[in-house]
Amino acid sequence: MAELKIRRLGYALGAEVTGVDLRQPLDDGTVAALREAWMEHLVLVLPGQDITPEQHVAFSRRFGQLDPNDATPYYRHPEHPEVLVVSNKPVNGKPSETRNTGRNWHSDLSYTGRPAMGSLLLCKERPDVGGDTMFANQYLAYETLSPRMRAFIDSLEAVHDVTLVKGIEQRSPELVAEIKRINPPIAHPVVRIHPESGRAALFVSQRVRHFVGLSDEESEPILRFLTRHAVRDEFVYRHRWTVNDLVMWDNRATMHVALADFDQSKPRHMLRCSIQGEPLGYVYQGDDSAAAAKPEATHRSVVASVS
Ligand SMILES: O=C(O)CCC(=O)C(=O)O
Ligand SMILES: [Fe+2]
Repeated sequence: MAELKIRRLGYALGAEVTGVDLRQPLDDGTVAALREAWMEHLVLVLPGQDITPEQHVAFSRRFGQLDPNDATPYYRHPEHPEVLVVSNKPVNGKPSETRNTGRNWHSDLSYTGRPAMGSLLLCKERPDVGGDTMFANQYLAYETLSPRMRAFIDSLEAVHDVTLVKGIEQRSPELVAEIKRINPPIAHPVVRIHPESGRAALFVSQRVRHFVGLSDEESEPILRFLTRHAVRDEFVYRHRWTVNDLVMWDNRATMHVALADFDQSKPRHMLRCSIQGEPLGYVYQGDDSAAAAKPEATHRSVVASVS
């Protein structure tokens, strides 16, 4: 078994893990120790991993089934469909459609019925300065709300809408139409119970349109408060990339944002595998009557009664 060295990187979340070489197959004990560290720190940084897409896929698979990238098929790696290319390098002479991926705070694939459990992002090229990624701990975001606010949001559902992905309007109109067709608005619980830790995490983001059963006018100030609160400085770890860093995060308890503060003429090239999450939420048809009729049915009580 590999002797992992774990060093905390942030107050709220984040740890560096060394002593492991992802070019080699890992034994079960090492994977279990990594998973334990991952669940504790939520974001793990594994530096110096000069791995091939095959090795990236093989390592990611140790943590669950990979997301097939059906929600975003157009960004798949040409030879490895499980790998998404997040890059500003032109493709066939045209600007890359992923040059501005992740520019608002989000949890991956929250605009689908299977938000990603985790994501593993590998840095292959980076600009000299800027282009950091920030992560925020959503357990802390939930736990620092007042008891009254927690009680209020425990039963709320939020409508996640792919058209709120920042920069989507810069993509080609045909692509945007296809993205919308594949990803209709989805209602998800605002508070998620993490299936491994049992802890509650806030699950709102800048990709939320409004709350089910509340008018837009009612939703707006609550949403503004929650999305700001969720990413308070003290909940955040900011990662400055080095080439061959592999960073893995738990989407069920964190959000992240990719900063655009770098020279866009310089390449920034990243590869991502996502671990498939559990089915969650439902396609939102614009009918709030079901939620309005059952205000007492909170996700916390539903989850607690089945687990
Ligand atoms: O490019 C990055 O730093 C992150 C982009 C993103 O949101 C993702 O890959 O999930
Ligand atoms: Fe992301």
